[in-house]
Amino acid sequence: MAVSTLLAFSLFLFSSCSHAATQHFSIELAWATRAPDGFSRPQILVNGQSPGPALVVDQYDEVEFLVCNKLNESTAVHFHGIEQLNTPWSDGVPGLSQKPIPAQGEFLYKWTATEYGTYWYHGHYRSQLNDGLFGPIYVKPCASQRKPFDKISSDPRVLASLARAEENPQLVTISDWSHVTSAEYLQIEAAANADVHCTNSILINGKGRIDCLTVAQQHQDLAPPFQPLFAGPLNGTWLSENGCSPFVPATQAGYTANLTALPDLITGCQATNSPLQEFDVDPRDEWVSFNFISATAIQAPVLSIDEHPMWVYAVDGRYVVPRKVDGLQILNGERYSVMVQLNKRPGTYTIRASNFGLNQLISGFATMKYTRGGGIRPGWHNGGWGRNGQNRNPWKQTPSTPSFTYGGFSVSPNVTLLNETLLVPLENTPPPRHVDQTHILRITNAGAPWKWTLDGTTSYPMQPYEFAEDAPLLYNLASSNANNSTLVIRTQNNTWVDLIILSTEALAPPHPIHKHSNKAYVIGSGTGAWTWETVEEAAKAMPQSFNFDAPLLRDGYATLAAAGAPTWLVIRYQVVNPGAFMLHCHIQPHLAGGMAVALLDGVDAWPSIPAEYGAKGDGNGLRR
Ligand SMILES: *[C@@H]1O[C@H](CO)[C@@H](O)[C@H](O)[C@H]1NC(C)=O
Ligand SMILES: *[C@@H]1O[C@H](CO)[C@@H](O)[C@H](O)[C@H]1NC(C)=O
Ligand SMILES: *[C@@H]1O[C@H](CO)[C@@H](O)[C@H](O)[C@H]1NC(C)=O
Ligand SMILES: *[C@@H]1O[C@H](CO)[C@@H](O)[C@H](O)[C@H]1NC(C)=O
Ligand SMILES: *[C@@H]1O[C@H](CO)[C@@H](O)[C@H](O)[C@H]1NC(C)=O
Ligand SMILES: *[C@@H]1O[C@H](CO)[C@@H](O)[C@H](O)[C@H]1NC(C)=O
Ligand SMILES: *[C@@H]1O[C@H](CO)[C@@H](O)[C@H](O)[C@H]1NC(C)=O
Ligand SMILES: *[C@@H]1O[C@H](CO)[C@@H](O)[C@H](O)[C@H]1NC(C)=O
Ligand SMILES: [Cu+2]
Repeated sequence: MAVSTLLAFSLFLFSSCSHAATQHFSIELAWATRAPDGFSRPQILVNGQSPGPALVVDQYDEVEFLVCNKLNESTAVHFHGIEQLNTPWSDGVPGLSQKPIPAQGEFLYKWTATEYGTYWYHGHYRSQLNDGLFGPIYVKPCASQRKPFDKISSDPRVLASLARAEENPQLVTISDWSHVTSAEYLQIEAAANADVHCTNSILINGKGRIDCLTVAQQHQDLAPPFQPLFAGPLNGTWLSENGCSPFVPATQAGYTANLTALPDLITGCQATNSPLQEFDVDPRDEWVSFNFISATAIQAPVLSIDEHPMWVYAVDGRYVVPRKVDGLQILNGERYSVMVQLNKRPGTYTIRASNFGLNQLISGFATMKYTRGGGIRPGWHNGGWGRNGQNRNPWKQTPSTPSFTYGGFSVSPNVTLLNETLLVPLENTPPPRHVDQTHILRITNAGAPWKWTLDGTTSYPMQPYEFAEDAPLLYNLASSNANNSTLVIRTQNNTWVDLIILSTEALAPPHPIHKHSNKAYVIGSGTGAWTWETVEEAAKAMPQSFNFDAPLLRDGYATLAAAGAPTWLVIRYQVVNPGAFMLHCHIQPHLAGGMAVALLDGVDAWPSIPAEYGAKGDGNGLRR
């Protein structure tokens, strides 16, 4: 007895999968005037920078994340993709898991890093995310976690390089930037009665610049799939100076915008030449891992690195069987980790974030530069510097060759763009075929071009107050808000739920729907009317549209873009973590316009909230 206890105790001590350090992290939020793309405006800084500092922890660590709000307004911070298992009070959503943190207030979020991978934190109060309130999170997998790299190479030396690359990833945050604050953006939408679908630049790790294309360049770079729309539904109109699609009824859910209320700051263009992010890589490392995080409000860029294919090995944190591609499209909130081999002539290669969408022709750039850091590693033999440091190949002088155009379209048919539906999870635990509950949600416009609904009838209130802001649903399960039949979905614990999401507008971008709490399986999507009550019925009619055998587990799920016909998407999840969690579109103006519902998961097993959070039952959280 004593011996086995001792054995268990020592296993606990020495297995890196069960050690649990407490990691303290604190951020201070404050406005400052900055010019990340060369244009000055107020920005929300996180400890003096945007993106904020990276939170890097080991899997199973306990995180204590203190937010000090030095803004002139309320705030809240959400941990995107972190499942908050048994800590629903730390999810950071006003009206669901807490009250907003008032100006000068503090809030201590406590959660366990139960899942490995790349995540991020961001503001979840109004649209503060767009003002710069975000930063990366990386959870290092515990030692016993199965890795996908033996599918890239079986050479032990290469495997060692890949392991080192994974251990020291380049965390790359892609965001977009407007020359008006998020509050002004929403005011402009209301004044112009328009769904504003453009930004002034795309930033990579907080840096970018403004390009202004000539009309001829715009015609050349607009991706071929969008060209015919300008003669058709867009009725002979063309892009604005900054590449933004015209505000005509076809892009505005049929409404006529008041163009005089759209300032030049939204559609005009003044080029800048501000510095870009440079990633220094050492070819002696042989491989580098870029862990891409999309913090965009609006844009959905195709990411590529000139002349360097990438092996996609993790999606929304979790490993997939690696797939070699030249580029991938990343939607709002998503994360993709890729391995890149550093085997080209030493030089500077362009990293592109080229928006692929009808909304705007716009790109952001950074560079990857081969450098000579550190010592020479034995066995290093690739191009670049020789073993003794002599320059084996001359420095590449010519600009690098792109695989994707400014408009996010392949330059040639042999360029491979990631096809997500071909991705296979590394560790496959498929969901059951039977579910307990099915909900059909309808994304549609709701009474103004900038107002939306996810449930099909009602806009989730976000402005000027949040739904249930003063009585968060987690703390008020018996309130009438928690019983709202259109905005709230109630589930029982330990049941399986299907969410069928229909996109019904004639011209619609992919809507990147994000689910808080645990991940869900993406089991199907397609174009055409959804006429079934359940997935079981639909799967009988069109079995080829479903993947029950090896679907990915994700925290973001995009509806298909619509051009004339409606589209549908099905996700399936198990209720395991009772609490109040949001399901919403991660295009920030769509969320602000109401494209959200509340999932009250496990109402039969509702959590009791620690006294430090709910002493007054009010969701005010820990204050110091
Ligand atoms: C807070 O400060 C920012 C930056 O100066 C400003 O743009 C914003 O209007 C202010 N908000 C309020 C509510 O006063
Ligand atoms: C196209 O534009 C013309 C000229 O402005 C206008 O008369 C017509 O109604 C428009 N058609 C559509 C389908 O918007
Ligand atoms: C359009 O916007 C301008 C500028 O805000 C405003 O003066 C005008 O009254 C608006 N027109 C309509 C029809 O609302
Ligand atoms: C595509 O094919 C062309 C012509 O064969 C070649 O020059 C180019 O390098 C190829 N591009 C990629 C990304 O493989
Ligand atoms: C992606 O792969 C799926 C499954 O093979 C295929 O049906 C689909 O056409 C592919 N999509 C594209 C854009 O190639
Ligand atoms: C919630 O809705 C049910 C069914 O409509 C009703 O019986 C119940 O009284 C409602 N509870 C509250 C608190 O509104
Ligand atoms: C649900 O909440 C919305 C927003 O507050 C409100 O407009 C609607 O009337 C409510 N519906 C019900 C059934 O209570
Ligand atoms: C909810 O269900 C999950 C899955 O069966 C289980 O692990 C968990 O303990 C349940 N939670 C409560 C509070 O009963
Ligand atoms: Cu959306």
